[in-house]
Amino acid sequence: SSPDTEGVTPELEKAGLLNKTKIAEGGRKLRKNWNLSWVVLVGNSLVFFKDPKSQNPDSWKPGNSRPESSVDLRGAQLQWANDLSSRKNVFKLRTVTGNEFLLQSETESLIREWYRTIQNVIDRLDKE
Ligand code: I3S
Repeated sequence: SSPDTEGVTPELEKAGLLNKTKIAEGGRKLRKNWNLSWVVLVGNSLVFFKDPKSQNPDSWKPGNSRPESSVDLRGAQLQWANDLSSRKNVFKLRTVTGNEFLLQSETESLIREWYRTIQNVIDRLDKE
């Protein structure tokens, strides 16, 4: 049986490296600053790490490494955003609090898979 006897550890949906920039905070536009980020989709959250040591499937577990930031996906919106960057394969994630991020990969199949998986989580939360 699983050590998570209380059933409180959320499910790891996906993890990987993506280029990331925050473009708005609380609706206020920010200057872009693209960085490679280790992105972990777990439970209702998208968690960002900048430490390369975090690049393992257990990095999101409490105490294993410190995230740079975390995004609550409840009520969030995704849209393809090739108009917002000269980079290809870019989508925008907007949180209910008006924080906006661009996420990008050179690999189209990879960014499509991220889009699909995050959208599935958003849809699941919408139905709750
Ligand atoms: O949408 P923008 O403002 O053209 O984004 C570019 C700039 O933020 C640029 O930095 P400066 O603030 O020093 O101009 C970045 O280096 C670029 O990467 C941004 O554009 P892309 O197309 O890469 O998202």
